[in-house]
Amino acid sequence: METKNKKTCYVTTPIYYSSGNVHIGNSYTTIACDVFARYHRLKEYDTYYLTGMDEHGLKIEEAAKKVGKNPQDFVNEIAENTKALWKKLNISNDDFIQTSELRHTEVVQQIFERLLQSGDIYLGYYEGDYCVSCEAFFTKTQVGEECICPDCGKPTRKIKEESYFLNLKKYSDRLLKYIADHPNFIQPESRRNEVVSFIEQGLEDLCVSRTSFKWGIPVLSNPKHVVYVWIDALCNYITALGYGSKDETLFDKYWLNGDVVAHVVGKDILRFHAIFWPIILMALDIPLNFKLYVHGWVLMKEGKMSKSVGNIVYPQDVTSRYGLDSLRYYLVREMPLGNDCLFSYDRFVERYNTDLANDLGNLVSRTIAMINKYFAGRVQKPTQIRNSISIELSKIAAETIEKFNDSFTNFRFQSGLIEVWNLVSRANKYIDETSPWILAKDEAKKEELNEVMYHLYESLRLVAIMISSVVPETAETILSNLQVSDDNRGYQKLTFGVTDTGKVKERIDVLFKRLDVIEEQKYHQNEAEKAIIEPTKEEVSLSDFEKIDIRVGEVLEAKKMEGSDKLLIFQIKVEDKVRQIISGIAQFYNPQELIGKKLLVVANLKPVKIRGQLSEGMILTASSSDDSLEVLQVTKENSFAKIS
Ligand code: ME8
Repeated sequence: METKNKKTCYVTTPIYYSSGNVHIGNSYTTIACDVFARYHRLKEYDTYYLTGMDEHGLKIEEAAKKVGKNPQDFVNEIAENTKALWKKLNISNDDFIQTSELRHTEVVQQIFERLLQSGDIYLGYYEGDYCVSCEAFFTKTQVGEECICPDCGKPTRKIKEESYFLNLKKYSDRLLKYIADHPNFIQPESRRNEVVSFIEQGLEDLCVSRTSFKWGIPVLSNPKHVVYVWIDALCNYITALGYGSKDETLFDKYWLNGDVVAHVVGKDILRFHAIFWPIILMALDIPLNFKLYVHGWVLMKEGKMSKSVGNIVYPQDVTSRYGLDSLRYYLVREMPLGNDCLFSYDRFVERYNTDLANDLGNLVSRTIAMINKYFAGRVQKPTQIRNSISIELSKIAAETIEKFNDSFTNFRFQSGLIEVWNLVSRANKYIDETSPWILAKDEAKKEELNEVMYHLYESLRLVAIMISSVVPETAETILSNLQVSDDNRGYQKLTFGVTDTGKVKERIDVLFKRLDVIEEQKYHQNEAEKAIIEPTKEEVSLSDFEKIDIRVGEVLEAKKMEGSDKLLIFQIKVEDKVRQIISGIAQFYNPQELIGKKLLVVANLKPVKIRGQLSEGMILTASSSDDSLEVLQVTKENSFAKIS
């Protein structure tokens, strides 16, 4: 075995379903893992960052069929798009696994056979309510009379099939003991408690195969079964390291002898990772030396992002207008470990302006401009410190480094960034307190002025190193403008006062241009309106459309409905029959002005009673973005409506 001279870090994201576009929620997980990986590389850990795609299952089989592709081509295309997206988001993953790859499928087959032989997997029957979207069975109480999936709200299907089961019960006491003996195994603590109480309620054995679809990994000894997605998916964390293959070097190094092994997941897949995965590892006799970090969801003000609500934000929507680092910063700064965070453009713009443009941006531009102005771009390490505020600043910097390390080591990036920004604010305040522009007027204060510039230079160098895993491009710009040598950028030099001579570039471009809040609000309002105009309903065929009977009707009578501000009651002559139609357009029309007009009417809408009055049809209207509305009219005498 290779001798180890560096500590190691292995970090993984969940593998994402190959079902469509990745939004800012999944992007958060991938960015957060990237921060963890970059931070450990900074600490000189030999680091391996894995992400990838979860490609099997009925849902993906059906999605491929819908677009007329074979599943393999379908998932390959999505994998390529996702890889390209991660590249754009500056994700530094070392590997990207697809569960349809041979290196994974072959090993999953072996793992399954081994567990069959050891009796941890056995054959039985499964009957239950199955949700295709969530790839999961639910109990009768969970789905209720209507058979609705409790997680996604879609209808479930009754499925009975011969299935293999993983014996979870056998391991539940051992798992509880492991969790008790390793208090940091699942973080944060609230999630750990959730898992413990779930196990204590008693575990049902897990169904680990299906016969109802084909797109999966066939069970070697009984190929009419495919391995159910969770056992398939979870094993990616070790198959990607070569476990069970001819070359297990990576597995030995990063897993068996690994120092830091971190699985990062959203709260939705906590149980799979905190219960099923440890039990699979126990059954395979593989040590559980990983930690599980559980984060919440990125929520919109309407709640979860969803296609039907039309509130999904894709990372490109943000980066195309605001650049990459501001998105990385926002997500990492806003998400606490364990709880949810909110995404809104108002909040985004506020954070951008306050933290990036004002606090950080100003510190950088003021520091570089002053070092140029007062010392032709050069500062020297002072031989003696004169100012007590300088001592205070260097002390705060040292404390910040300690807190930053503690937070970033434990996946608490939000707390770490808050500490770093305290240092940024303190440094900005230091400029105001020491008033360099006044010191500059007095030749006798030259050394004191150098001391101030040096303290700013060093603070900024430390800030840039600390934020380099979150906003790599911005950190690089700052460090190269401060002309910090490679040697002074490392973790060993993350301490105040290592620079002897600091030399800055002549001018620096603005890092984050301040945003105009009103202009941004207008822009997003416009975008939201455009999105509404885009077709959001499902397509209908011509024959469906032809079912709607649209006719021209002449308004004989129109009046306000008593007790309502919105409704008008019309008597409309459609051919030789007069119908009563109620329409909610009272805010837009005086009823009198519509009398005699020829309007378009849906004539075969099922009659309904509104406030006790019969309405036999619908008047067609069109609305515009400024909230006005008008009825659709025809002007020629003998016109009739025709669908063509
Ligand atoms: O669950 N906010 O895949 P998935 C934050 N294939 N994170 C979010 C999020 C949101 N709004 N939405 C999704 C699967 N995520 C399985 C995993 S692992 C062996 C198999 C993140 O495509 C979150 O981490 O549904 C969630 O757990 C992950 O995306 C799952 O993505």
